[in-house]
Amino acid sequence: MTQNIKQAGEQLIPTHCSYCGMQCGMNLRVDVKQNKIIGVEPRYDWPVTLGKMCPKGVTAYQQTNHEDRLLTPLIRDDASLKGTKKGFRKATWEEAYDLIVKNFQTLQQQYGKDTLSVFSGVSMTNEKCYLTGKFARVALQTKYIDYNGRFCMSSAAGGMLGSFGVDRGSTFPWTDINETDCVFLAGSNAAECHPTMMFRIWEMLERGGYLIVVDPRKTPVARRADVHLDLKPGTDLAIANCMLHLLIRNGHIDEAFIEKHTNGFADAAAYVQAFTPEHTSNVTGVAVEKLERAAEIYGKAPNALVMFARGIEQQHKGVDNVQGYINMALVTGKIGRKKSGVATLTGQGNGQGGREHGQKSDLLPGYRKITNPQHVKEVCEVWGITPEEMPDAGVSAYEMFELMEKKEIRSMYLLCSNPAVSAPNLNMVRNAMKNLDFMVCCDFYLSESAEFADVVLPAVTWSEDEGTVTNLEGRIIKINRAQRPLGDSKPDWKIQVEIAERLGKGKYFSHLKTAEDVFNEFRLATKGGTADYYGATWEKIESQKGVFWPCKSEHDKGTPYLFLDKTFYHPDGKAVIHSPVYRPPAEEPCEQYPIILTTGRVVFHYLSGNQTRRIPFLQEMCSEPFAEMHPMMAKQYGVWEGNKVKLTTRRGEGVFKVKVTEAIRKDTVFVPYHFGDEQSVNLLTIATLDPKSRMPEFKACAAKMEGWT
Ligand SMILES: Nc1nc2c(c(=O)[nH]1)N[C@H]1C(S)=C(S)[C@@H](COP(=O)(O)OP(=O)(O)OC[C@H]3O[C@@H](n4cnc5c(=O)[nH]c(N)nc54)[C@H](O)[C@@H]3O)O[C@H]1N2
Ligand SMILES: Nc1nc2c(c(=O)[nH]1)N[C@H]1C(S)=C(S)[C@@H](COP(=O)(O)OP(=O)(O)OC[C@H]3O[C@@H](n4cnc5c(=O)[nH]c(N)nc54)[C@H](O)[C@@H]3O)O[C@H]1N2
Ligand code: SF4
Ligand SMILES: [Mo]
Repeated sequence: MTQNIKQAGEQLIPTHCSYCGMQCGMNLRVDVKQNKIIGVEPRYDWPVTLGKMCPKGVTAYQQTNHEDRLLTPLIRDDASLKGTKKGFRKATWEEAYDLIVKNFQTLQQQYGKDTLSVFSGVSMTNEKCYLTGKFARVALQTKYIDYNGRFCMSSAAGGMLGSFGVDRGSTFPWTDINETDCVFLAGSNAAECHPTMMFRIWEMLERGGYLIVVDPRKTPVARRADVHLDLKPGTDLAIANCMLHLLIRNGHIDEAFIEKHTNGFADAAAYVQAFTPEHTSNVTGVAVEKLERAAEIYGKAPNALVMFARGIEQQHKGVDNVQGYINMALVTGKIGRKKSGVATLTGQGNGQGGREHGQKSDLLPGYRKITNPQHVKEVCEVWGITPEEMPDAGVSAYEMFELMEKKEIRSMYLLCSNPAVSAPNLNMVRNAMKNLDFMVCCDFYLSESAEFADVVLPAVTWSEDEGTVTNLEGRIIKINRAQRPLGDSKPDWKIQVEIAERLGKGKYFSHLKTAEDVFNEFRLATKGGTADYYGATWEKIESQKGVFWPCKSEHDKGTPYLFLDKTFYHPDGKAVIHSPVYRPPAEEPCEQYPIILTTGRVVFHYLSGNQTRRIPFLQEMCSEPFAEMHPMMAKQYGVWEGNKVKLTTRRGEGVFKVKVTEAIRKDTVFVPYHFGDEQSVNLLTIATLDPKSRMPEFKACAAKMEGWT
């Protein structure tokens, strides 16, 4: 094993990457004299990533001392410049706090408590995510809180909850990937979005295992697949139902497992009868032989993993898609044992922990429901409020913007998200933000969303604070502080404590003096919940190299595998085999809008790009969005590589450079969404929401295209 060796005058701080759910192990190199981060190196001893890092990870350290850092609060002194980067002046924390408190109190007196809202994100530690939920409910006393995981993990969460009764993204530790016999990967561009898991897939293939990929694009991982199901975007339910049909037809089901451990099989079996390979091929455009081969491989594999990501989840039937693919594992009994199971590839760094502890409109810490009186009582005991004081459930992320547009919500405290780039149907969302009477934005760079704010508060980067994060396996890990906060910047939890105190709520917050104080209260608040972190002390997390939840007591080592005893989390201990009904995307191509537009990521940028667009190497590698299309389509429209095209949908338009590749279907255009202002493809996307998860359909809408000069 390669060793990490430190240079003279420097300290190595073990921690994890600031970006995706892989949470690769890294050491930040710190110049001790200057107390300054000067570099990074991989952590070879981190069991999940074993020294691997991607281009974003190796440059992540450059965020901390970047010249664009916000070093003081900013106050808008020219309202006419709202929606631009101009019209701010530097201010002290006291000035900023006074203005926030005055506006929050005046607005609440005039329009009621729920006129305030909190919009948050999960690049933050569990401590910060937990406190943000408490801040909304106890300090601001509003029901309106939701977060960017609604655009990310909510369909996976809804699907897992419905099938298993619990939502931990992965039922197994990642080390199982190397050792399984088959990976069925749907809607994931893993080689670009979770690059440091790829060595595990390659190892699995080298051992003689099989890879099946479901994606309309021939992504790098699809190129290595034994079977690539190159479906028309938005048609996954037909594929999932067809897989079930074929597993049953081929006799690859485990009847004893189905009988003992599941409900719903008979209905599902009856429903999927119609999903013959021939019918499914007509609906999805995938060849009959490929469908048959995929089902045969999965069915025959002694062990297999079903894995999926946003490609299947960011649809108006995302929950059903998830449950459709989970059915494959349930009917074959390939779950509840080692080397077999189900996982969603969780997106953001703390996409798992951040969704469990109360940033979602209807959730409280420990995965408790705000609509369940017993759950409310348990959390009230920790928070010291009465159940009557607990606000009701609010609405989902996109729906909050709809209420802002109608002025039913008049103020937003935005932190750790950049919805002016990342939300769907941006013309509406940007308008909604402009419509607010008073907006606070908390970030470490002036984002596109900060342009709509009245007060901007300087937060710290991940490297200037400590706390815990739950990675995509469900493993709670420790982030360590490598440098003091730059300038006057402060950690989000501290800012919230200080605002709460000024709102007269100090008795609920003032005892929280360190991140560890927040963690210890948070552990208590999760105790007895589904996502129970009570036993996961910082010491245990460090010494065990992470702790998988649930971890219920000091003596509990945590739970790497879920359901090993074949007990699911529904009251009867059984899993549910759902019968998801096929339906097409909300908007199908037509004469006027003949092209399918799908959106997603590239390896060099992260989400709204507010962090990665400032890193020179990443900008050099990818500095603008592009419209990826098949040569046949390019020819049909008379354009070629490097030309520009204008894409238009019923909601908006954008001009993008053409990228020609045979790695995409002939009827589909792909555009990455990491760019701001008029380069945001979200000006075009549709906001049809999944009825259960309230996830927008980022992955398919209808567009038209014309050449542009
Ligand atoms: N480089 C990089 N890595 C990241 C991120 C990043 O921004 N950049 N973000 C992180 C986050 S928060 C997330 S959520 C994850 C996202 O990780 P992924 O979900 O892997 O990424 P996406 O690019 O959104 O979409 C994945 C794939 O879905 C395919 N797809 C589109 N429509 C459909 C469809 O209808 N069906 C199927 N089966 N597939 C379809 C696309 O072609 C694409 O290849 O990545 C994480 N990692
Ligand atoms: N068209 C299209 N749109 C999409 C998607 C898609 O596939 N297609 N994917 C969706 C998905 S999966 C996601 S996850 C969302 C994400 O979209 P966003 O929520 O916009 O994600 P980020 O760009 O990470 O925004 C985080 C912001 O907070 C700042 N920040 C980072 N860490 C901290 C912190 O600790 N504290 C504070 N206060 N600020 C911090 C960053 O500088 C950045 O400005 O985008 C969604 N939008
Ligand atoms: S972005 Fe993800 S894969 Fe890349 S180094 Fe960071 S955690 Fe690892
Ligand atoms: Mo995400």
